[in-house]
Amino acid sequence: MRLIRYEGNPIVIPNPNHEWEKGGVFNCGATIFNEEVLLLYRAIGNYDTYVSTLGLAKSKDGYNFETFAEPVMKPEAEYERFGVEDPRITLLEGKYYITYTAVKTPVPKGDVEFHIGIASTTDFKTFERHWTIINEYRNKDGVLFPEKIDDRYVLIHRAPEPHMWIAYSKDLKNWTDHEKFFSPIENSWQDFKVGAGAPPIKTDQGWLEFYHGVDKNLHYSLGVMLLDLKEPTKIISILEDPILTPDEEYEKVGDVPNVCFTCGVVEKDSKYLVYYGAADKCIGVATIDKTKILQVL
Ligand code: BMA
Repeated sequence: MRLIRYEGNPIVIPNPNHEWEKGGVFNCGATIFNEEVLLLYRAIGNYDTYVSTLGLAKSKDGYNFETFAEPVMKPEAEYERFGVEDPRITLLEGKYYITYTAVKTPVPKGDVEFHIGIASTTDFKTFERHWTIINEYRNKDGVLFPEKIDDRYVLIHRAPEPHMWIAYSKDLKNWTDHEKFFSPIENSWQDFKVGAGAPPIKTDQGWLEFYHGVDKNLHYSLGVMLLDLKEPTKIISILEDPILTPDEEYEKVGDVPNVCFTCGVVEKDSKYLVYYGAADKCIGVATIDKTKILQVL
């Protein structure tokens, strides 16, 4: 089973007229807001500093996007001075929570320090910074579940690497009971690293998680798994093969070659629309019928 790429890909490309996003626009969270598909995407202007900001894109149909002259979220807190990257959007208790990579030390300097930042918004114009979490590790690829399970918030994260972990919290700040639930698989398209993609989507069959797997050549592909609704560390089903691999020119050639990296999926017209960063340069969308994917899982 493969995702079907939209024939108009890429759907968002760097804008040479905007200093902050002239280099690359890529990994994006996605949600439906005021009946429009909204993307919050990572943008790079200057490759010498490599500091990312977040831009906003809006669309009525999910394929044709309007973008704006200014980023909506720029580094502001001390812990994100060197960039806000890879945002994921989760609608939780009436607020949109953004989990993102908060970069604390300069990127071109090697051993970069980064953590999972949590911010929230109700209008996608102003973003309240909360804090960073699980600060004992360098950590990224954090996605919040859209509801509590047994009265606790639930998060997938990625530290220590190269595994996917689930942790629980009463207050979104202190995370405990970390459990490793998925690891790289030897001699496969995901034998080097695995990490969460989009926030899990609730279905009758379980939590649907679109994630990424990296092989030893550093090719990033997408996979999908289904997690138990009550015990999300239990993988009910997982597809052996990737559902999207970097095969198109715009996925193979960019700032970082051979990358398909999702941070957001929306449900629209009986399909899942999977938004993904391609080669750390532009944004594509690929879709799959909801019933079809749930049938094969
Ligand atoms: C990952 C993340 C992504 C990026 C990918 C490929 O570690 O940092 O932002 O798209 O690498 O470069």
